Amino acid sequence: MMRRLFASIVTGTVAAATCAVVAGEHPNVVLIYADDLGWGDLGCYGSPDVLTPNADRLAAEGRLMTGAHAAAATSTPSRFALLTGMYAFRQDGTDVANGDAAMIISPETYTLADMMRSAGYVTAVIGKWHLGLGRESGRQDWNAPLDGTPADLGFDYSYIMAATADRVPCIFIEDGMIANPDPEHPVEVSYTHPFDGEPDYRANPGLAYKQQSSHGHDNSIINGIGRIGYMKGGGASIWRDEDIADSITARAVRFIEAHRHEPFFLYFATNDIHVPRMPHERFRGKSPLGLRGEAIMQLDWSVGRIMQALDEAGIADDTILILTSDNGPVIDDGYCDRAAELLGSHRPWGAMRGTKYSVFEAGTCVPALVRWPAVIPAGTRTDALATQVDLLCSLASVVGAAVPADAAPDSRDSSPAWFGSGTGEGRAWIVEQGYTLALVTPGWKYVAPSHYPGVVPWGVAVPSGCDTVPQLFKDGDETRNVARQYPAQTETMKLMLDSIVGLRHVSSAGCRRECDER
Ligand code: NG6
Ligand code: CA
Repeated sequence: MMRRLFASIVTGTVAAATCAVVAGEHPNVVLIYADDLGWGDLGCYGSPDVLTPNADRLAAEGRLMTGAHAAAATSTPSRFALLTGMYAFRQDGTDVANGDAAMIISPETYTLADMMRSAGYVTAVIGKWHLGLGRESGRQDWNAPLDGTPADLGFDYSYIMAATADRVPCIFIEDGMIANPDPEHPVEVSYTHPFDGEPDYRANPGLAYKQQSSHGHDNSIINGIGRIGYMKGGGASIWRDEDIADSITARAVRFIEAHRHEPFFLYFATNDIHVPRMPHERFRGKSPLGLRGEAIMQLDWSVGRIMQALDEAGIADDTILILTSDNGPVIDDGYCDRAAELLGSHRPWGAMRGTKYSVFEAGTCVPALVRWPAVIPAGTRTDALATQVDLLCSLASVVGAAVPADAAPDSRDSSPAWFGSGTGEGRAWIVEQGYTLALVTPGWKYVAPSHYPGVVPWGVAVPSGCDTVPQLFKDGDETRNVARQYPAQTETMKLMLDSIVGLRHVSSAGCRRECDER
């Protein structure tokens, strides 16, 4: 009996939710993907310390999810899973990518953007990419059209940062070409050697006049900020960190205006609130939390501009607007921005344990707001267990796209939880990826044993959640390992996680079956 239940849980038949979404006529989809925004970092999640009126309005007009998870506790693997519908642990080379990484998702891979395009949508990615560009790592010619861009993964338009704001190259790339090129100052990038005569943090830390580094971020100094990696040239094409939110938000608004009369999918991946936290001057001095709080305000401003653009285009009612994050919060992520000193009583992780990088809950359990006025009643909340890996199949269900048999192996149709008119049934289980893997079911969490240190050792000094022994947590309490008290439960969850890791295509079949049954 246990064996049968176990098999059916893994294949998704227990999790199988009825596709009770009343699809509109191809609603637009805008996915705002914040960076490092914690579960507790928005007013609507109960924080009195942050000013987020636009996110709060989104919650009031839509659905607030309390049990939604990024696939991983860092950016690259979460974005990989979001766009492919496949957990990143299934593919090598999906850890946090450098700015000269080759494209991590191969062009043949079926993506979220491919799916939306197959349903007749025009698609765009604007903002942080962090999934590699070009065919060969370290060999890109940044001054020529790149061979390996979001266009190869289903995006009709792209205006992106290659990796993160703290990694070179510090330039925007538009449709595979350097944006605003400065031919007199061609861009060169290296993650192995500094360029002669260029400001270098290790040699001259005092040249980082805007922000000092607390750990790492000690290679090229660009705009008075130490970065990861070395860069030469760029001239006028180099971004000003204070203007990143304005640049990407302006492109997002322009995209919405230009495509107001046709179905569109906009993946708007903000730089906020990732380090270096360098919000525009107009937000400075506005938050008691300092730069981290001001970066949250800037993120909220971007959310507000998108909502205004949808309102002005008259398409807000028929647009699914999602705001979520790629991983949990972090305080000191390598710069002296006083985030720790000014934190006060603010709890970016809510009542959970963990941070970005951690397999404890707050590493991946993130805010998720979904507004779809045509279907989702205003002001609803759900505690459904949910994962962003499911967005591919869930949106496919909404827009009526057929996901190919071998695509998106981990994505399930969880559209009732994300987009349904009721509170929505959640997943029977999800996997969380930090420096080890965890399996979460309602009421239980199993963390696979690992020799990774319990505290992340390379500078950030946060709990990794790892232990050399199996960990079992009950009812959300991640302070007491109850594996010894519940050996059968521990063993069952271990076997379940092992078989999920081992079974590549099982959940894809689950997704298709659920969709086909509609
Ligand atoms: C770390 C960086 C951190 C951040 C992170 C990726 C150092 C010392 N720290 O290596 O600042 O960039 O990578 O963050 O280099 S993520 O949100 O994009 O995954
Ligand atoms: Ca992140």
